[in-house]
Amino acid sequence: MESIKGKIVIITGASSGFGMAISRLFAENGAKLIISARREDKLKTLAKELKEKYNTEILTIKLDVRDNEAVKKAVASLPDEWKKIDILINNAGLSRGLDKLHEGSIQDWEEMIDTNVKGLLYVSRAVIPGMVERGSGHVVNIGSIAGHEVYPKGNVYCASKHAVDAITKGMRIDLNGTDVKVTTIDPGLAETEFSIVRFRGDSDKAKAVYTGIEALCAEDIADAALYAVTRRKNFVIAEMILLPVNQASAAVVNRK
Ligand code: NDP
Ligand code: 8X3
Repeated sequence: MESIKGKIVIITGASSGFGMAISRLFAENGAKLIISARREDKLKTLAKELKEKYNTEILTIKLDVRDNEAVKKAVASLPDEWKKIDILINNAGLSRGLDKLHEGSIQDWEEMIDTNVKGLLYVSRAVIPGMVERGSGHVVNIGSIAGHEVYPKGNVYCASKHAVDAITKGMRIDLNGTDVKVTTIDPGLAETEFSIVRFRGDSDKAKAVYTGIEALCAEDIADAALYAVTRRKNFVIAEMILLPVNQASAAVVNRK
């Protein structure tokens, strides 16, 4: 097992859910964190908490991953001591709406594709060349069960996560021989702000998604991420599918 103590880790979407839980667990394990998201206040509060608890070094970056110029600038202007990124956690993402395709909102589609697909590509394009140059690094993409299966009304969100799956596979092929590792972590139902964002703040609709099933929690995903990045040098976890015990596939859920 390798340690992440002192490693530089950049996490997108660290203001909530999986990204926040990964930040907490990685800080506890001694990593140096670059945490980013759009909601800077949440990042600052998290950074304060983690500095106090673990005495970790943390850099916060207010960043919208959909803005390629901002992504390039953020990575290029990292202070020298933060430039050698060891681990990239491509986590920022969202769903918007749950509609039949022919009734869907074009704006929702664009937001999902711009964030989940293009945003992940922009960050990867900015960070991975340094890893290749140094001959070491690890990219962890947060995909989804929705990247393997399509569920009713999931159309464009599922398409965006299928794209993440294809990009992950492409990365692994193109990075073969560079010693840069690529992992995808693909969870099923997990209770975070995800459904609140999907239903634009409608908390009753969001709650219903997790009614009668004990969903995964963000800490489960953090646990998987820590496992993935601490394997020995010659061993990569290519893909992890994480499901609550009562979820058999994207659409088959046993609710009690
Ligand atoms: P949350 O809504 O709790 O967190 C999403 C994070 O993404 C937030 O920190 C948000 O920060 C950030 N984000 C969204 N849009 C942008 C943007 N344009 N630029 C930068 N950051 C952005 O959801 P989860 O933690 O559940 O989701 C994390 C990832 O996991 C997503 O990719 C999601 O698709 C995926 N996923 C979620 C599952 C679930 O059931 N919860 C299951 C499988 C995968 P801010 O708003 O501050 O920018
Ligand atoms: C999130 C999982 O099945 O709620 O990617 O869309 S699901």
